[in-house]
Amino acid sequence: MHLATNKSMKQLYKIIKEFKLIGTVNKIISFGEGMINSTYLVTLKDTTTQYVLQKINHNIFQDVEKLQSNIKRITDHIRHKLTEAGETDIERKTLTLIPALDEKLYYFDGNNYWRMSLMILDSKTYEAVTPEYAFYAGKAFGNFQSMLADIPGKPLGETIPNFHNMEFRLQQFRDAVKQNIAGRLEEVAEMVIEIEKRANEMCQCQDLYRVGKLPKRINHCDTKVNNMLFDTNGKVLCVIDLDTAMPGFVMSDFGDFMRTAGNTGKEDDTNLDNVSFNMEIFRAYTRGYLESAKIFLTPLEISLLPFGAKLMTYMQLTRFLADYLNGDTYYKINSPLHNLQRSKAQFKLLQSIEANYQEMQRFITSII
Ligand code: GN1
Ligand code: MG
Repeated sequence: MHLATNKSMKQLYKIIKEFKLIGTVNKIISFGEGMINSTYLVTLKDTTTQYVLQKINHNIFQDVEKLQSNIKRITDHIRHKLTEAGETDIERKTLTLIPALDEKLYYFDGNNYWRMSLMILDSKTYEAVTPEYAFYAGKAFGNFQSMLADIPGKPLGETIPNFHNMEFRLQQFRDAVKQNIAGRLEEVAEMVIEIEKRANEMCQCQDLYRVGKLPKRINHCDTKVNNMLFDTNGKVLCVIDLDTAMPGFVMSDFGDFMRTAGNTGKEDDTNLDNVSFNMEIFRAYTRGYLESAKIFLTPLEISLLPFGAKLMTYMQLTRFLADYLNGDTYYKINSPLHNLQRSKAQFKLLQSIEANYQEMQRFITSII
């Protein structure tokens, strides 16, 4: 966390005034690990209430109206479910959006789109979890999918079209290879071959969907371990970062948690020896997830959960490598080789998941 610079600070104060926030701003701190939006924590004088201000990456989320209305529908629905279940402390169990002065759920300053929400107090995010926390996280993500199963009204829209569609991601990757805009193809040629070797297998969800064997359900679509808030006792409070909640295959959400929490190293680890798949986290998360999700999952969906871990790691590999080939236009990078490093780490993780694959399948069969 660090204070915003003076110039940007002035601009941030101006933006904050456009929202329905009661009180005088004390401090604005840039915060979070997001690779897409820019996030700030806003503290006020004389109150413990805090706010989260975000500049939305408008290049990526092109329909901000739809984005914010999705989040509003999701959080209203969850709030309703929690109230029905007699839950207290609702303010800490789901996001609360703060509207702008004109009641819109965002503010457009002529260049950028901004939004604000309540900061969930006494909460923590983790980049790595213990098996115990993974179990609770599994239950919570299963619950999240289950709560959103009956969201009323028209189906939720896709905030990023084809977001977790592997066929589409592969096409983008192949375009990046073909165009080789940044001239980096030669150095990654081997990884390209490895990606192509697995291409058919990785597109099987789309095939199964087309023949009516696999349903789409509302997914979170960014179930990284750091998108879950825990309280100070390690209990799950809620799921955050709802930008990409949209219809998709449940394996996506299962797999993205495995890809992040199940990695013994970091997503962008420079030491590949650190990177491997943690079967203990897999077992714990799977138990938790199936506890809350098994009532609505089909046998095919359950049997494809281990595939989800492969799929999401592979998908992330194609996305990082495509961005590297395209000259780093999508993800924020901290160094010129960041996307290459990320790709190498994802590939190492993929190989480790592959090595554990049969054991993962056996485990699922043994617990259902
Ligand atoms: C992005 O910004 P963040 O960290 O929440 C990305 C995810 C990727 C992830 C890689 C909208 O999420 O899809 O899996 O980075 N979000 C978008 O860590 O592209
Ligand atoms: Mg995030």
